[in-house]
Amino acid sequence: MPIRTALTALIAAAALVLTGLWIGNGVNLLPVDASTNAGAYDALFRVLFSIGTILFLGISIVLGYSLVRFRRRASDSGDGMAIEGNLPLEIVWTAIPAVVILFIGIYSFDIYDRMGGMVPLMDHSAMDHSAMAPAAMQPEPQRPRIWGGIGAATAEADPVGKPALPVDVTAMQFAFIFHYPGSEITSGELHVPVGQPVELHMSALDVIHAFWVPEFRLKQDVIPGQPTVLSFTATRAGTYPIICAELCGAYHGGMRTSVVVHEPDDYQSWLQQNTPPPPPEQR
Ligand SMILES: [Cu+2]
Repeated sequence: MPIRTALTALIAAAALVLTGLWIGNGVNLLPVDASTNAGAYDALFRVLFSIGTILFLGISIVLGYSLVRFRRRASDSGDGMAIEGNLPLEIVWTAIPAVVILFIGIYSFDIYDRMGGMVPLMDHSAMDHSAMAPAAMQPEPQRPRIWGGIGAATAEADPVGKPALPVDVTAMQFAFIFHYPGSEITSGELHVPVGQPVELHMSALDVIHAFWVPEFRLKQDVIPGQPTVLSFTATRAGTYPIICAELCGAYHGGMRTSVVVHEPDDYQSWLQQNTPPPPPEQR
């Protein structure tokens, strides 16, 4: 290969990679980030978007160039050149995807693991019981466990160090119901304070649902007879959608509610406002 061709290819490849990184880092497709998981998740998204952009631009440019440069001329009625085999080229086009896919796999796995997704695989004693037995046969109380959930990091691992706020979540066709243990509060909306770890203990009454908050970068299946746990720490006050992300029946599309992230003081007043008054005999 002449030096000039090699140099041109190198410069073109470098320009392509830099363009891909620039587009991937500037991309702004995700909703606002409102939980501690969002940083790692968004970094992975930018890396994947960069790689996708590099591949898309590289393939499109080479394809477009080849269509024009090597098209059949009007005067040309002969056969094309007979080309068979090119070992160095085959090695390159096998090695590049292998390296890219290995990198994506290891990087994704690392983030999944950091968010607690691998916990159930280590917990064989917990898996043996309820995953196999029908709900009615399971011993009570069931020990909730994390089931392949992104963002299921335990509360102890939270840098804030506050104790986790437990909330029971019941999913049914076609609603999520939130109960605050130790209180009388049951709500159709999830209310949590900003900056405090929250631990959702989730169960389903009928079919499989999925609890999804795009702004938290979290999604977790809610499975009948298989309690799941999802932990998060909200970082930004506001109201965000909770969406059922598992086709669960005719009105699946309407199975949505909201999570309201309060400043701590607002959360306390929400708690007070929503605590039912004590029954008359206790007054
Ligand atoms: Cu559902």
